[in-house]
Amino acid sequence: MRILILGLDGAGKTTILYRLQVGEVVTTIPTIGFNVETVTYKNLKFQVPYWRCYYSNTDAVIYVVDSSDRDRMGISKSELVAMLEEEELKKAILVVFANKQDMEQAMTPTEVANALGLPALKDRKWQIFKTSATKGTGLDEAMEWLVESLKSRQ
Ligand SMILES: Nc1nc2c(ncn2[C@@H]2O[C@H](COP(=O)(O)OP(=O)(O)OP(=O)(O)O)[C@@H](O)[C@H]2O)c(=O)[nH]1
Ligand SMILES: [Mg+2]
Repeated sequence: MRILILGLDGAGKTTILYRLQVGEVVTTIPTIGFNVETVTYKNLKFQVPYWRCYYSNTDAVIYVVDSSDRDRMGISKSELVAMLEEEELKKAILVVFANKQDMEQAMTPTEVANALGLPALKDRKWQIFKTSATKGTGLDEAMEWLVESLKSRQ
């Protein structure tokens, strides 16, 4: 299985990867340039990609959103919409992590879903989950759904 983790800078991608891999909170620095971070979680391999060529053969996309970053929700939507238009991602399952739910000003998953335009998506299996990568909440539930969805698709 090939699963990509995408999202704006600072959304929490690296924190989530480490949380899934070692179950711990780590101090992250912004991931810049060509780095490909790979993590294995229950025999599934995850990568944070930086170029289009990484899109091929992708089974699922985890899209990470900083739910407290209301100002950049529109940019996050544009990036998501553009990405979903890629031919190579046409069949990919979409899981949105409404991350940073521990923050007081965080938008609810429903608000995030509407802001990203998820209800309007056509021919796309998607689901949204509330997560806090630093607290470690919601990740297992989201991964469970993803694993089951990938299994039932085959
Ligand atoms: N409060 C809170 N902070 C979080 C959460 N997840 C990540 N962070 C913090 O947000 C900052 C950015 O997290 P990263 O995991 O580095 O984000 P990233 O998506 O990998 O960012 P880039 O590598 O720049 O693309 C760090 O200071 C994290 O500790 C969360 O659920 N809650
Ligand atoms: Mg990073």
